[in-house]
Amino acid sequence: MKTYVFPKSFLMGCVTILILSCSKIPKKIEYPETDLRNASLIPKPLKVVPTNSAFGLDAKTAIYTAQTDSEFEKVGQFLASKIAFQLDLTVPVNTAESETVERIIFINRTETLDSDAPEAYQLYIKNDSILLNARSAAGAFRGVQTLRQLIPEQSNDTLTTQPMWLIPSGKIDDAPNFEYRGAMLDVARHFFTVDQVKRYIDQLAYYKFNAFHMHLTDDQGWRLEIKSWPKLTEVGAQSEVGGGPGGFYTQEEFKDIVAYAAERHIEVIPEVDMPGHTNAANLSYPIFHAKGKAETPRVRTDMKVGYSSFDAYKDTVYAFLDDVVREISEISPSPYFHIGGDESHATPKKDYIHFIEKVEKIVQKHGKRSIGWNEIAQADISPSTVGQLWNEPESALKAAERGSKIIISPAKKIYLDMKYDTLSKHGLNWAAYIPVDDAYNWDPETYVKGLPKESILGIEAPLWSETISNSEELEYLAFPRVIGYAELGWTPAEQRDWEDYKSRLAGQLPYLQRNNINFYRSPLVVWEE
Ligand code: TNX
Repeated sequence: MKTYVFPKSFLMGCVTILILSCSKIPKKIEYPETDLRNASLIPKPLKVVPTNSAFGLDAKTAIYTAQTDSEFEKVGQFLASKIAFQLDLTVPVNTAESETVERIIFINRTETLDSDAPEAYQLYIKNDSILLNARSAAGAFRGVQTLRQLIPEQSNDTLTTQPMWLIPSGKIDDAPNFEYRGAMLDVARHFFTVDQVKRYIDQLAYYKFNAFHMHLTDDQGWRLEIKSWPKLTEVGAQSEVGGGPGGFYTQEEFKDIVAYAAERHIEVIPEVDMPGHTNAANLSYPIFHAKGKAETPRVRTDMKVGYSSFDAYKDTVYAFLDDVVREISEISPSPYFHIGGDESHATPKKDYIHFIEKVEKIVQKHGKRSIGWNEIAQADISPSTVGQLWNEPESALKAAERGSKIIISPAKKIYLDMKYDTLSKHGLNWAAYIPVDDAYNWDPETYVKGLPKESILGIEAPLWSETISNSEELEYLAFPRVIGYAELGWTPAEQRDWEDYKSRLAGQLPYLQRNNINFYRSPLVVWEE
């Protein structure tokens, strides 16, 4: 039988007719009663209205996407590939043998949504069609994650002659509370391979994160190839905490990570931490080293902080940084460039302020906006620069008063490298122990007293890697807490409730197990198997 590729206009007409009349359905299927409100969706959607029936995902299902938009088609392909992985079921995208199609998933582009957020989406789930409406491919992608979370592990094999995975019917209207929902990985203290990084990005995508911040440089290692300054990686990448081999990404590899994240509508934000946390760079090129209070560069495999600094008054330092920012900006589509700026205890305050103001200009010159840890508020930063709160709410407030937006990442609440409790296998505890309930039970919107919501860009969960060096250890610290942070970023406070969240979190078990994700089996959650 030949595969028939529909012309665009015809296809749109057919899709509409299918949705409206479902006239192709040969036989009525007796779906069991469902309740869409009982689904373990994380982050919790804004509005869910159940209609108590089901859509049967099966071999007679086809995906169609807004035809004129290749980005929407890619979202459809992504859904099909995840369905293939999970269920071993092939669902065609925009190509199907017309006689065999009985149910469709249509990913449609539209402006008519309740919310005007770019990532808003709507899902109408009926017996014979699922209509996913979004105004952007990013919105469609977020909606696809909701749909993935609705697909059960077990098929129902009694309703028709072939297995059918029942998706509860109803309507979902959804949009994020914050436009920036990030996670950070420190690849400097320990190096993580491209595949390990991609693995984490794919997990973050499932929970609707849209930003992945890579902490690319620190005292123990410089992790990204800079062609004009080759010793950064020839010398500076060869160490890590504990004395392991270190490593770095070539620019091609970095681009590959960026592209992988972009397929998941996640933006990669590169960080070059400076003027402190620069021992690896200074070891590679000792002329940049600040002397004064800073310790002489040498291979560092310990966990100390605050002892290294660039020289804030050398022209060569800024010529070097101009090259670094330029080369990275050329391969980084994100509008943001993270300049670090934390814990520069070996840089005199006057030098620090001078340095941050100079570097901010370099970043602007290369068409990017700076993000910096809250210490940068000491400098006269421009309103387009974003401050990232980690330890000083007052600094965040100060930056916001000058017009900057703030990313909320308080160590005490959202540092994924903090231990869960005294028994944790990995992690630190200098800021707090963060059990799974404490990780969830706080409000990023009111955390900084006096900070208006308009000043909050969003939230980010950093994962520093002094005590972890592979995916298993990374996942032990990240999961399940990062799932809660996904909800803090997406779902408004009025809709969050620990008891309700806890049972939806337990509902993540099939996903975690199917994908072999290591996670901490917090005793606060009933993990049914
Ligand atoms: C503080 S948070 C740091 C990092 C460490 C982390 C360990 C921040 C901006 N700086 O250098 O890795 O604590 O938890």
